Amino acid sequence: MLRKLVIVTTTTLLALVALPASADSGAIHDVRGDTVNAPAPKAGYDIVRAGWGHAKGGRLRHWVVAAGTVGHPRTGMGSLPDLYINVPGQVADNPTCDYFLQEVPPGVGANTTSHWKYYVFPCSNNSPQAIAPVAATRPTGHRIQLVFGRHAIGSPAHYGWAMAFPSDGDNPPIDRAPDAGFKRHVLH
Ligand SMILES: [Ca+2]
Repeated sequence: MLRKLVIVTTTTLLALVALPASADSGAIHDVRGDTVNAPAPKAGYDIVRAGWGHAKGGRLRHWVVAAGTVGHPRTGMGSLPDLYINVPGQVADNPTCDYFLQEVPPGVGANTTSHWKYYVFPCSNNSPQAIAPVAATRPTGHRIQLVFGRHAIGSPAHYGWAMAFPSDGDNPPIDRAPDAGFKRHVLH
């Protein structure tokens, strides 16, 4: 009887210890039809959901779902999102973010592969250099997922993030989630 009770207690404690990391994942919704200056087909740039969580090995996982068909991370064709990260206490020389994740054409900068590839960059105004590679996948025709190591953003205790379909130049993004500011992700 006592032995059984100990096992139950231990299991409960383990569940409590594991809770903070596993619990901090989720999704935010974005309004359908709120794109600005989207190329056709607009629905591929229209964010309806975006989320955060964790992948194997403690890596960070972010994803976005569009109303229409999204692009292909390996070909660079179609709508492909950027992820913006704001780390409290860190100030990059560009005030809008501290890091961003963006796709790079083959043969450009750090990308020595034969396909397009995502990398983590510092938000610098002076030709930022890639910090770390990102595993970008397209689990469905509406979803892009980005997975990267937390060390790439300085392993912060928490950070803010925003997913966006960027427009050309300095124009506001075609669609962004959240619409303004950053969604908080607590790591520990
Ligand atoms: Ca939207």
